[in-house]
Amino acid sequence: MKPDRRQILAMGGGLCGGLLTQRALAAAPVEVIEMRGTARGERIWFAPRGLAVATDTVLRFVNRDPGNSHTATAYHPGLFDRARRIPAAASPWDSDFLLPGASFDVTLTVPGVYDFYCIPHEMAAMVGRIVVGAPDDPGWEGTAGPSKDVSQAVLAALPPVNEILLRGRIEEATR
Ligand SMILES: [Cu+2]
Repeated sequence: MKPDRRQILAMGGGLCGGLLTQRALAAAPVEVIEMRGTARGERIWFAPRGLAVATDTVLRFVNRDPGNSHTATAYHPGLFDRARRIPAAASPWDSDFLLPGASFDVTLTVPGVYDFYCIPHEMAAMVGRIVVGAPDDPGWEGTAGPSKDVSQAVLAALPPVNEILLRGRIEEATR
């Protein structure tokens, strides 16, 4: 069985304490979420669309779609007056439009469930869900319920939290 990152950190921490801790503080882990699209733009998506990360991970959104600009935008009243779908204690983010090849970083420090979307392609269900930490973490806030301003197609595109926690990452379903 391949240990996950948290287990590796836990094992390393037990073996050579201080040094590894210092290194971990110096370089926070980075996880990449790509914006992807087919050549003619019939289909666009976040890859992965579901991702589990540790608290304080840097999320890097990278536009790998040569034919489209995309955003990664948190569902939050402070951004375009959307219903909140990230933890109450978390800061919302908006990457603004990323041209092909451009990227945007955000660090998520509050444990819980974060739903985000691409402004021009939300209607095509270009959405994603990040799970930070685990449900027994202090301050955890779980899934937002159905929001009136979010379509059934969007809700259906957001992977269940337990599936994300189980598999670590969920890629776009093959259609
Ligand atoms: Cu998009």
